[in-house]
Amino acid sequence: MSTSPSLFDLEGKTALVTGAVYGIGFAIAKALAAAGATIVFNDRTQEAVDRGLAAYEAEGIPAHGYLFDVTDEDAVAVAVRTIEAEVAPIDVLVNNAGIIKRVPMVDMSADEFRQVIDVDLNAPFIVAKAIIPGMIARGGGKIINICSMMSELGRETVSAYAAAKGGLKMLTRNIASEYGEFNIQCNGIGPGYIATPQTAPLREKQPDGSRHPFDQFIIAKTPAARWGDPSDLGGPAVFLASAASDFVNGHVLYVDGGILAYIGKQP
Ligand code: NAP
Ligand code: GCO
Repeated sequence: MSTSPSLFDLEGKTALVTGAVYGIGFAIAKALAAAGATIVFNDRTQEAVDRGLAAYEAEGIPAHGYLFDVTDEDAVAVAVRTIEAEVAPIDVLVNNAGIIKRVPMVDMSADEFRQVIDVDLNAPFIVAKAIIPGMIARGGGKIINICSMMSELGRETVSAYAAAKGGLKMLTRNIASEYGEFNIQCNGIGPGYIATPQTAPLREKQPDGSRHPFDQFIIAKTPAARWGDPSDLGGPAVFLASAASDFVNGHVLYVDGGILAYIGKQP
């Protein structure tokens, strides 16, 4: 059966991608725009929003930028109302904004732990809660939560992040369970190790010019033998944002080059 091009068509759809000034969010927004979506993004500072507007303009994308912190429930509620009045109702939500703190658990303060949980788990709840009622009223919508390898695996120094991303996998499944009857599909994307500012410390060249030990580790753990590029996430995002995934719900699509399937190259 040939794949109808209309299955992946996002013409007439409006997508909010949180924290999409650069990195994975920006790449996902570019892919959604290429499929026809109108792009709305946010950041925490006006400087970042302006930087984002310039970056989208440079790509020929007439994006709409809004200033709000995804952890601020009141600000999110106002922003959603404003976006839906000024741009259009939100058909696709990508909960992308996220932080990480790499600290051994016993050295991490409770406040640091809470900060990560707040952005990486509470905020996707807050933003989805603000948008779901409108989606129900309009007959459906798409929610994509950006999960992680750490939705499945742990490692040293990322206890808060793994707890948040593990919780985000289950929040994804629960939104799918609770709102699937309203034609809302909620799925996750689980990127592998992607070359963005968030992982830059893990890829820094060593003083002797050699690759960072973690960089070498990830290459050995990835069948694709490379870090992911943010653009690798664009196609999976278009799939989960489009009619092509109307019967896919509560799924986390891992875009990891095969890490989760592989024991790792023998040293
Ligand atoms: P990044 O380069 O650090 O970008 C994160 C974005 O989120 C930034 O634009 C940041 O804005 C924004 N943000 C952070 N806190 C925010 C808040 N409270 N309100 C609004 N915006 C906020 O990260 P990335 O690598 O692109 O990752 C994007 C998402 O993918 C995150 O959820 C991350 O956990 C996840 N992920 C990343 C990888 C990877 O290997 N890179 C792999 C799996 C999953 P500011 O510029 O203002 O800080
Ligand atoms: C880390 C990395 C990872 C990636 C990503 C992997 O410190 O291990 O930052 O957590 O960001 O989440 O999927």
